[in-house]
Amino acid sequence: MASLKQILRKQAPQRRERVRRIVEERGQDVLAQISVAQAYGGLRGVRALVCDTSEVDPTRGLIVAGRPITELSDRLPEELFFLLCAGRLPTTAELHTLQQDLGRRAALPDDILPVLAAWPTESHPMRLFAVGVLALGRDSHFARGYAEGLPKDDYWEPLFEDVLDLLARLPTLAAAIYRLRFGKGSPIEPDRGRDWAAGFAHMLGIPDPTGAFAELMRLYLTVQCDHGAGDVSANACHAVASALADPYYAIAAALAGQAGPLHGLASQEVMRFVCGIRERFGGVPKDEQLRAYAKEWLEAGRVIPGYGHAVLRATDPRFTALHDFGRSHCPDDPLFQIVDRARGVIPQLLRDDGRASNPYPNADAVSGVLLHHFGLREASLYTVCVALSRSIGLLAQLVLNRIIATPILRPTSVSTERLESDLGR
Ligand code: CMX
Repeated sequence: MASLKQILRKQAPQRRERVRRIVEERGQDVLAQISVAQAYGGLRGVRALVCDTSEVDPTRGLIVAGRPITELSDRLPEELFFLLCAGRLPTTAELHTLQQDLGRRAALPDDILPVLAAWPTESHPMRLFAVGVLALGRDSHFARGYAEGLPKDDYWEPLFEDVLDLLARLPTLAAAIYRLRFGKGSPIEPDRGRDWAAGFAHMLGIPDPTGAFAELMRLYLTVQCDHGAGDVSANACHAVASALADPYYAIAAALAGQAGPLHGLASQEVMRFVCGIRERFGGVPKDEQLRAYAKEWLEAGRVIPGYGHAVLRATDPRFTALHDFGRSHCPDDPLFQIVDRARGVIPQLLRDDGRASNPYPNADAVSGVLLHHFGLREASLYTVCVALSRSIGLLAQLVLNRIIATPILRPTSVSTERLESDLGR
């Protein structure tokens, strides 16, 4: 039975040939034109990137290997990693081999925790996460291989070793940050007998007598594993790696992007929003009360976290999958009930406001209250959990991009003065 690396090695020539042929035969075809408004408007809607792990459809959401994520939501995150890399799900034996490999790599080197402990205690967990990833990077196989003059076609092989090291160690690092940052006691060692998500839940140290927290973690980490290549974290990751910086720098850049409130930090912001509602009304408000609260929030110039999306134009299927889990596991939790009520009220409010292109909930609208329900109460860790999930897809993207030798990213910029002159103004 072949390992994932052997499968990728076999696929590599076909992947390169496929790209070579399309560029040779159709290289001059136009994919997109770009307007002045798009150049100033965050390149929204410009089809300018290729991503072979997944696509985001405006109404169907995340599509992996041609299948909507809801069809894959009962799979393990590491199965998704295999699928994103190889284009097919692993057999039971292949999954077992990958899990064994990740288990062997999961422990952190001894000198990483002291690096984290040296940071100010009030640091945001996302800052610590990025610092920890950068510190892990001193072991990069890719950086060593490059320095030793490895041939270009072979770059992806040591990079793949870095990717597996990262995939294995990110949950250990994230859980250690939780325990150190919030005074939960010493970090808990990885347990090789558990799958990737259950291992993370275990290392957080949150009591899970029924196993439902581990079950949530599997779903949570699976459904948010990838989202095309156009969002801030994927863009940042890709841009940094395209200069042949090692995957640790690329993932640290992605984490920095996730830390923004319009992106991954929205999951923490949702908690602030939902807890504010509970405090104001002493529990679950009536629709009218919730509408008034959200209106006030909007009028203060704030965005409603967990709503809207740059690409989606319907309720995010990741929201639906997580919301369904909440409905079956914690329907009586007041915070979940507020989220549930909000999804009936906020879309209309945003429609009335008239600005948002998409008034529907995204995954962040519900993910935090589920973690909260099972005892993960520190909302500033929620973005770490989102980023942990997204790292699965980003790591797969790094591998596929290096196999096809994606060149350094370098679009051309233009000044406003030049634009005005070109436009004859
Ligand atoms: N609440 C209030 N206003 C919103 C809004 C929301 N949830 N979503 C969009 N808008 C506003 C925008 O701020 C923008 O206002 P201005 O014209 O005054 O600048 C206007 O509507 C148009 O924005 P858009 O084209 O609909 O959305 P963008 O593609 O520019 O931005 C996003 C998308 C996600 C940043 C935005 O919807 C938002 O800020 N949502 C809340 C934060 C959030 O949930 N982020 C997580 C998204 C998932 C992820 O990527 O991680």
